[in-house]
Amino acid sequence: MSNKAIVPTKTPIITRPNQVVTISRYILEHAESHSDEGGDLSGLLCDIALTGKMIAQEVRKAGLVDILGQTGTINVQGEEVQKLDDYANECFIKNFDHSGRVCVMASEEEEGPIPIPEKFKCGDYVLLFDPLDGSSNIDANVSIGSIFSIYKRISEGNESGTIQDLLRKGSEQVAAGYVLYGSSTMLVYTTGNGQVDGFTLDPSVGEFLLSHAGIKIPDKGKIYSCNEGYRNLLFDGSRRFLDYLQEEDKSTGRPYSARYVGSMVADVHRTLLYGGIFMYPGTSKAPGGKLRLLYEANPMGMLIEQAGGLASTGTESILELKPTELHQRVPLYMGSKQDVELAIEFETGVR
Ligand code: P6P
Repeated sequence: MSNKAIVPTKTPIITRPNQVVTISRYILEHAESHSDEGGDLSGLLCDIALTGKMIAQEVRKAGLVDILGQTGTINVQGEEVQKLDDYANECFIKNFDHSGRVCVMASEEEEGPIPIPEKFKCGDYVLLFDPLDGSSNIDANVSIGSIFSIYKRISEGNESGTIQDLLRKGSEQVAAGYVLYGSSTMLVYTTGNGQVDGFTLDPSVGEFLLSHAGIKIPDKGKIYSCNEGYRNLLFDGSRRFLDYLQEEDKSTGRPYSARYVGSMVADVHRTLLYGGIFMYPGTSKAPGGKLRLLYEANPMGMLIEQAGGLASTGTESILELKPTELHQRVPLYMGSKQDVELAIEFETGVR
């Protein structure tokens, strides 16, 4: 069995061999491609990189907290120890509320909109985030991630933004991405124009360096990613799709391999690089699915589609859904175009 990684032919791993390109330099060099009036979007993306580094620092230590003699909420250094997802949530809020670049935020960890404190200036952008997705996996040292989604405000004036600024279609995003805290820390983002780029944190210098420029997802993959523990709760179309993927047929590359981390950022990152499909369909227990539309499905869907893939509920485009609530859930299939189109055929009864 070859232990050679399945490296997609369409994704240039390093486009500028022997050149060190930091994320801040890359963002500034590409400011014109995302029509960044005044540089605020570039500044926001640089602040995302800083936030990712701060969270990575704590995630890396998480396994040690207990060994260091965690005593309730105060550790041996006398520092207050927060739950990691609380820490990550506060990192996002505190790094952006005084930036002067956002007018309102929303977080998976907060019930309602996060207004900008009156003492700070409001900006033209809207930021939604899942500060630490998959945090229940941290004790098992499984990869987890932060996900972010950015819009231009639509409300008038210079005051704090409104709920209408937040309840937006994914197709209106001006930027989206994630930070993956895995065997290495990676930041992957897009500002549209079919460009998706990946940066790997070099801890020795504390910089995200360009490592995956111009990521393109293969048109068809060989991997499906689904929690099959719910197989008996799936509806007919999605169950028949799984059956199809598991049948043997060399001409269509079946059976597919199954890979499921249980951490969306890790599963989507692998799908983006290797191809295939990540799916969390509705079930008889949760017909609307589990994953959140605004700060999980939309940003991940933008990345996948900008890389040449597809993101669907099984019957509709994820990015065209008009949200009605901040934390609404959505059933989802995302990944290689041909694989998602196949899933849609099963979900809509064509097959
Ligand atoms: P299940 C993690 O809890 C999460 O929100 C996503 O990161 C992940 O894709 C999903 O839930 C896993 O859910 O039901 O398979 O444990």
